Amino acid sequence: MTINIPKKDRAEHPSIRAARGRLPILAPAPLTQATLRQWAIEAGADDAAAVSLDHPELEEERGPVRKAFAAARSLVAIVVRMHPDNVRSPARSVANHEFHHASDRVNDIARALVERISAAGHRAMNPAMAFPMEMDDFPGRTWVVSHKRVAVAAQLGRMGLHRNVIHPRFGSFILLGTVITSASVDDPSSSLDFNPCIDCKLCVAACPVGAIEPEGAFRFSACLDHNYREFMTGFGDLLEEVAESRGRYELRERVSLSETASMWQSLAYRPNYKAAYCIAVCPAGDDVIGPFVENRARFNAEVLRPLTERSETVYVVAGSDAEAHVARRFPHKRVRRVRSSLRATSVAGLFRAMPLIFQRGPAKGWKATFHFELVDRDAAVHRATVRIDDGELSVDPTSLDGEADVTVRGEASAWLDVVSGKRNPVLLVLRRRLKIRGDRSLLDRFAKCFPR
Ligand code: B12
Ligand code: SF4
Repeated sequence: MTINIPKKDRAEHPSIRAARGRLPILAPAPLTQATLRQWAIEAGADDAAAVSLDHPELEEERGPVRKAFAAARSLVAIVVRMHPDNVRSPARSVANHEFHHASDRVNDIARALVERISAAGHRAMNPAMAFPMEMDDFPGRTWVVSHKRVAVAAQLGRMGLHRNVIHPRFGSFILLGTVITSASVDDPSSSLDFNPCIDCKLCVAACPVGAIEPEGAFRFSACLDHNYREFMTGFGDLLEEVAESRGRYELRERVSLSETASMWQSLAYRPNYKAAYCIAVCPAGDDVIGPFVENRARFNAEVLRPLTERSETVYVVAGSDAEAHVARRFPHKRVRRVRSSLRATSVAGLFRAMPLIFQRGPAKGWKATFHFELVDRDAAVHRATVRIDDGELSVDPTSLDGEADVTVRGEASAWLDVVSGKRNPVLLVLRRRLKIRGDRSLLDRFAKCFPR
């Protein structure tokens, strides 16, 4: 049925007439920190605080947040605590259950808070705790708002060495949420003047893939390849195993029965993290730190060692720093080689992802500068300089800088095919889709720093 109301009659529509009678819409009263915190606590949060979207630490968040909710003015950070003994158990099904239970609570609390704020006349919305996310943007930024950044700006905690927010009381045993609202709110009344992280480096010792370095660098791809084996990218890899296997017996050799069963459990009952040991062993936070301070040896025996001594499969990319780490630190753990989780689908994405998948080990002891000049389907030219210097990487995704040891020019899609292993660079050079100048052995070394 089509409804065709002439424009002149629309003003007489009952809904429009009634709405006109209620004009003007009065601006609702601003909300206070105390009110919002109270509402969040009543909805079940363990802590909460609001912060303006204009806060200087939230600069990178403003664009994505406003894209999702144009009326955004303030953010309410929500903290939900987890039960430490569940998260610490070597029976990881118990830990995963705790993660999912706390995740649901975060989402429920945020939803309840949104209703409360909107009943007071303000607009509000609640992005997911983490899942699902904006997967159209994958492998780029898929999250609407970074809950960690919001919680830190709202003074609810500080980033620990393990790159998670540590709450001064509950420590690392928290999950976070954010409600975005059009309401303006007064600034937090106090600021947290210390970092609850005590720099004990237990998270460094516990991580099976060496994702946390003692000086604070976070090895993103190591964590993603192992811990997220049963999430989006690990599942994709499993599909490729199925596609490549010549039959059921080959597939059974590639993927063990317990792996298939575990993937099914994740698909059916929610994905299981493989580790999260960085959070499990963290002694920080007033409510948690007692046993660590009282007897560190006993804490290590009861909390750290059951996880480090655990017999388990560790998922790593061949030739990665993570593979070397497991062999060196955890020879009793089984290594299973998998394909790299982050694959670039555009040139911009390729240069953005490089620091996330860079492996320091193969980059030690040599240095070189690489220039890229790649033309995409829209005829846009992408110029970038990549430098490797004795284990360190720097990427300038916008220009050709300095003298290059190797220059790669040509079609962006051709280079992406080389990077993904789909095509041989020699053939692409012969077909004039790529031009490579300089010492080609350096390109082999370069490739080893970004194993796939
Ligand atoms: C992306 C993400 C991840 C990534 C990257 C983690 C990271 N350190 O940023 C991966 C998949 C590895 C991950 C792992 C885990 N995560 Co996570 N994750 C997120 C997510 C979606 C956004 C994180 C974020 O804010 N990044 C931006 C800035 C602030 O992060 P950063 O630390 O400064 O820098 C890193 C990122 O920027 C990343 N990065 C930079 N550019 C890009 C580009 C792309 C495309 C990607 C993907 C990443 C990326 O690399 C940097 C170095 O690691 C949030 C949910 C959300 N919507 O906020 C949960 C969140 C941060 N995760 C959380 C948790 C609990 C975990 C795990 C413990 C899961 C588990 N149970 O095992 C592990 C812990 C790993 C660790 N030590 O950090 C909690 C943290 C709670 C807390 N106390 O702080 C959050 C807040 C979820 C929640 N709602 O509670 N996570
Ligand atoms: S385990 Fe120790 S070093 Fe790591 S985040 Fe916790 S307090 Fe900081």
